[in-house]
Amino acid sequence: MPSYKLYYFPIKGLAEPIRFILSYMEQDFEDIRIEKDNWPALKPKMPFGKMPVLEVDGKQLHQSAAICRYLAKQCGLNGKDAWEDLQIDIAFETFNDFRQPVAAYYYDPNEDSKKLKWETLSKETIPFYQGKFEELAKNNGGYLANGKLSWADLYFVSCIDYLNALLKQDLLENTPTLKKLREEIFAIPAIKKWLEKRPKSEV
Ligand code: GSH
Repeated sequence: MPSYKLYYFPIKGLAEPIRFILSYMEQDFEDIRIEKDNWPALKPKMPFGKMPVLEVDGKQLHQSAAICRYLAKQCGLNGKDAWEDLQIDIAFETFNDFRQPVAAYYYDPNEDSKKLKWETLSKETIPFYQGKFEELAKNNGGYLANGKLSWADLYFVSCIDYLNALLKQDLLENTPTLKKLREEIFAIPAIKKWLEKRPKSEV
């Protein structure tokens, strides 16, 4: 059994999908949370100066989606062929297109541009993606791709949890199919266990 050490900040962010997939695999991992003050000293030791970084038997891996894909192949959360993998990647990349403006809004230090970002986000971006993702899941038997559970679903649900904390709202409140997907994933015993034991963080 390889040893897994996951390095990230003490938030859900881009590490939570990896934590979800490792938990789904029932794989023990060291969940190493680096406080902001300790980051400058550690940054030069990371492959490209960013986290999350997953250390597998001492080998450092970076890029959260690449890590998710790698783990997914080991636990059947990938597609059965190139076409199915493509559908999963499309769902993931589309979700990323939504995640990015939400994060850009939340982390904007300028109050004026933040206000402007919120206008577009609340009136256009959020309703657009809520509707589109709900439709996607409806047409895929309740999942984001291929009519079955994949790493894109785990990524989506774990990251929505993070975005909800940033936006102080439940983005899935009025999307019943996506809400059901979240309930299904949260009820998987290994995920349930992770949700119960994960450290509490504001975002
Ligand atoms: N595409 C990368 C991934 O998905 O892993 C993005 C990694 C990234 O931007 N990490 C941020 C980071 O390490 C936190 S979410 N920021 C600290 C820094 O750049 O010093």
